[in-house]
Amino acid sequence: MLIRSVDLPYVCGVKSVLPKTGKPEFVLAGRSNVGKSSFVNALLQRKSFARTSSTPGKTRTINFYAVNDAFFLVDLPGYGYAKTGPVEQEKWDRLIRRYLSEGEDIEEVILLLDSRRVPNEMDLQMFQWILAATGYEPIVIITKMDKLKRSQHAKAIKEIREKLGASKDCMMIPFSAETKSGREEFLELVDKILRENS
Ligand SMILES: Nc1nc2c(ncn2[C@@H]2O[C@H](COP(=O)(O)OP(=O)(O)OP(=O)(O)O)[C@@H](O)[C@H]2O)c(=O)[nH]1
Ligand SMILES: [Mg+2]
Repeated sequence: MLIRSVDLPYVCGVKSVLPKTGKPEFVLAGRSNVGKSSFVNALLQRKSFARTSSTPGKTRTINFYAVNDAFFLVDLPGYGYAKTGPVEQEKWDRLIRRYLSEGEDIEEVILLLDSRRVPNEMDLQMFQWILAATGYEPIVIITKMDKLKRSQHAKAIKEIREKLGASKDCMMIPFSAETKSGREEFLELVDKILRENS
C-alpha cells in the first residue's frame, strides 16, 4: 500500500466527544512504551508525526490519524502507567473502554506487545477483553524485534503466543520501527481488510 496522504483531524482528551469518522478504524492498544506511536510513524513513513518518548506515558490523548482518506490509525494512550495518579488513570481507562466498546467505526483492535517481555496481567486482560468485545482475537504486533538476536525471534514469538493462550490462527506480526520489518505485511493486511469490506 502506498501512503499518499496523512492527517490528524481528531485528538480527544478525557472530556472530548468521540468523533464519528465514518471510515474503518484500526486501533492500537498496548502497554505504555511498547511502541504504538513509533508504529504509526513507521507505517506512515514520518519521523515524528506521532510523538514518541523513551519515558512511558507520552501519548495522553486518543489520536485519529487519517490515511489516504480511506481509513484511520487510532493511537491510544498506553495502559499500565499512572504518572498522573490513580484518579486520572481511571478517567483514562474509562474513556478508552468507552471508545473500544462503543466506537461504531472500529474495524480491528490491534494489540502491541514488546518482543522482549512476557505479557503481563494487563496484556492478558486486554487480549481477553478484545476477544470478548469483538468476538475475535486481536491482531498482535510484536514490537522492537531489532532488539533481539535473529536466533531468539522464533522463541520469543512462541512464548508470547503461549502466554496469551492465543489460537494457532491468531495473527502475530513481528515488527521493528527501526528496520521497518513487518511494515509491508501489516499494510497489506489492512489493504485486504479494506478490500473485503468494499
Ligand atoms: N529499538 C527500537 N525502539 C523502539 C521501537 N519502537 C519504539 N521504540 C522506542 O520505544 C520508546 C517508546 O516508543 P513510543 O512509540 O513512544 O511508545 P508508546 O507505546 O506510544 O508509548 P505511550 O505513548 O507512553 O503509550 C521510544 O524510545 C521509541 O524510540 C522499535 O521497533 N525498536
Ligand atoms: Mg504513544
